[in-house]
Amino acid sequence: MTLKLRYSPTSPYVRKVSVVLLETGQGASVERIGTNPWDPQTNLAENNPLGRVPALVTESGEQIFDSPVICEFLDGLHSGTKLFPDESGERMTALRLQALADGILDAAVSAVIERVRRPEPYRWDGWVDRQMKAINQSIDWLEAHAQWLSQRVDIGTISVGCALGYLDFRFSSEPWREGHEKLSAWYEEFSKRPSMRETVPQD
Ligand SMILES: N[C@@H](CCC(=O)N[C@@H](CS)C(=O)NCC(=O)O)C(=O)O
Repeated sequence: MTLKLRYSPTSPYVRKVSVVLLETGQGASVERIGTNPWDPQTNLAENNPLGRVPALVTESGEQIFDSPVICEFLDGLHSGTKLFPDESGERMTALRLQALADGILDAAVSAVIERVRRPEPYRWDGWVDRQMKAINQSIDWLEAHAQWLSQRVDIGTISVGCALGYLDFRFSSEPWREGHEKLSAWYEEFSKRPSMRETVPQD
């Protein structure tokens, strides 16, 4: 099957999809199409009416978005260990971790837009503070629930790994590790996975 993935190399949501592809041995079955969602000339809306990456197009032309749905779709295409667990308790743990990690990313991306993309006269520090508060509270929550992460490799831990990687990438002057020793130790190990090493974001 040839799938087409509209991607940008710095998008943490795209990184989730890339990690899922590598973890499930499907890296070679996807044609990657570099796309800048901020380019006014982009035709990205032909594949995702929201105008966002990632967007996946199947061989039959079906459009699949956003990252949680793309990841679950890809997980249905391989016969190895599933990244979306079946068993209800495990599944809910993984989905909740994914929701929290995606929420961290939503807040982080929103803060980056406010600081970098919004024209200077319109920037609102209070908005950035609100996003940083949500991020910090979520990091505290993850530290308190570090036992949920353990040695699991599923959509929950992949999402958390990509979210922490994005904080390192875009918020290196606002370090998250201090006071979060369990989370830091987990992340250090998880980042050693080949799928994580191969997808480190680069400007
Ligand atoms: N909930 C979406 C978020 C995707 C998203 O916000 N992608 C960003 C790039 S990091 C984007 O395309 N932004 C362009 C825009 O919002 O117009 C997902 O999980 O895929």
